Amino acid sequence: MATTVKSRLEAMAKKLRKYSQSHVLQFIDTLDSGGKIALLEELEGLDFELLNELIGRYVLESPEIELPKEILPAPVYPRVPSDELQGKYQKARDHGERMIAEHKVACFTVAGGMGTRLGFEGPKGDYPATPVRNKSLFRVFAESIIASEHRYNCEIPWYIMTSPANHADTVQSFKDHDYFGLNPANVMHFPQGMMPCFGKDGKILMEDKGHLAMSPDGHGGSLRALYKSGALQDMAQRGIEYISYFQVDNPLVYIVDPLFIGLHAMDTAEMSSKAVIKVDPLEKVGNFTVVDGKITVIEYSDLPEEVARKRSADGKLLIESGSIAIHLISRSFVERINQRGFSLPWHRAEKRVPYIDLEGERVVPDGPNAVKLETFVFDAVPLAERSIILAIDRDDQFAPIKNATGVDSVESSHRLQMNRHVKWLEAAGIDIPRKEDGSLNVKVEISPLFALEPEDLVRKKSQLRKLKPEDIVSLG
Ligand code: UD2
Repeated sequence: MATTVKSRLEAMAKKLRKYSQSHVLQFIDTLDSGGKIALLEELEGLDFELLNELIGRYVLESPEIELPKEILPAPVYPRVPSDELQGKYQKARDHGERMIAEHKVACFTVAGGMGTRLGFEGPKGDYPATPVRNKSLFRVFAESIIASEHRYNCEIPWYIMTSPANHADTVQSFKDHDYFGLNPANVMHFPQGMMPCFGKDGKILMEDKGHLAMSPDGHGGSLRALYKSGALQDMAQRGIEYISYFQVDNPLVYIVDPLFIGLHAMDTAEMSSKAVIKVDPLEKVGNFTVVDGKITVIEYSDLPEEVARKRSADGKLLIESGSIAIHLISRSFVERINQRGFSLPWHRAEKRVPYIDLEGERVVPDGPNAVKLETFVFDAVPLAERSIILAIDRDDQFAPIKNATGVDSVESSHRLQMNRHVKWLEAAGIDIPRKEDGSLNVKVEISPLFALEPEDLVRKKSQLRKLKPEDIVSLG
């Protein structure tokens, strides 16, 4: 055993010399044998050839994003179908409902992010998200899945990608809450891949004497993690064909949407997306474009302002469709790209990462000192043979919680959630008490268990009562 560790360490030291990263073993002699093995395993898990290339391209340099010569707007299925599309939408909805009822749909949440902007201790999915009952994000998603299972009399497995930093807490949270009412056999958690953090000189940073400073490799890593974790194989065994992908931050996401599933399936698409009309040319969402004939998402930070601001003759933004990180992905697509081998472009971000210096002293920097590298899931869209985009009403399906205050905060999300609930109630014929300035004079929350779509409220009208000023109502 001891000799094996010794020889592994020697081999690693040689490799590190080759790639000018020897400093990571600087404190190895201060570690006990368990610590030595742990560090060795971290290092053996890295592909130094790849890292070396990435350091040269993205850490030592800050490459300009190469923009294509021609950026065209992407074709989108409209939110409200035109006369000629009405028949197709109806067929698609029916087809989607069949796919769900035949157990061909699974859900997939990416929940590996660090949630640093929110400043919340613990997995972000545990964040209290709803305006009246303070239900957590995980609970809202679970209720939406359960409601769809009841509606279509089927089972809908849920896969959740965590990160090594929040995996145990996430699993524990599901156990503590009895899987939020789901069958535990249909819930699978798996951690995503990690990448070392680099100093701007290209050296791997150490978190302490025995560990590298690591961070999640971006939600683009989910496509490989699905494959490596065995989740994809589990899906195949269950007969799953379509994966409904969404982020952990949006309590209004319509997870199992028959129209979206049906359009994707009928058009034999491989990776599809939902879109909203951007409210501002520079809104912080990805932009749906066509580049070299392929639907391509260009992140807001990469789209030049003059392109973002361009308008067509009718005054609308030329690139008006924004990505809200909701996708439908065919299982066969994820399988194919993994079997053939694929790589997504890396994105560089300068971040503040505490580390230990060469003297072993902990340094807590004031500003960004490190480079983190991530891949983005939407960069896989152009790898798909076919891809569709469905425009949705943002008021109905998008209320992200990302920041502690201001834009995309819990406060703005509460407002958006209540606005949606009120809109649905009004559509069902319920009068909403308002203050003189027009703002709401009630608080309402509607669980997905009560209504997944506005039509559900219309059907349940007899269960709805009149609202009085200052009422606090929770349905479901
Ligand atoms: C994302 C999209 C943006 C828009 C917006 C809508 C990117 C780069 N941009 O912005 O175009 O669609 O969402 O809300 O994604 N995550 C992981 N592992 C990681 C990194 C992230 O699981 O390594 C998860 C994270 O837990 C969260 C989601 O991915 O659920 C989004 O991550 P983000 O908050 O960094 O993305 P954001 O809000 O900048």
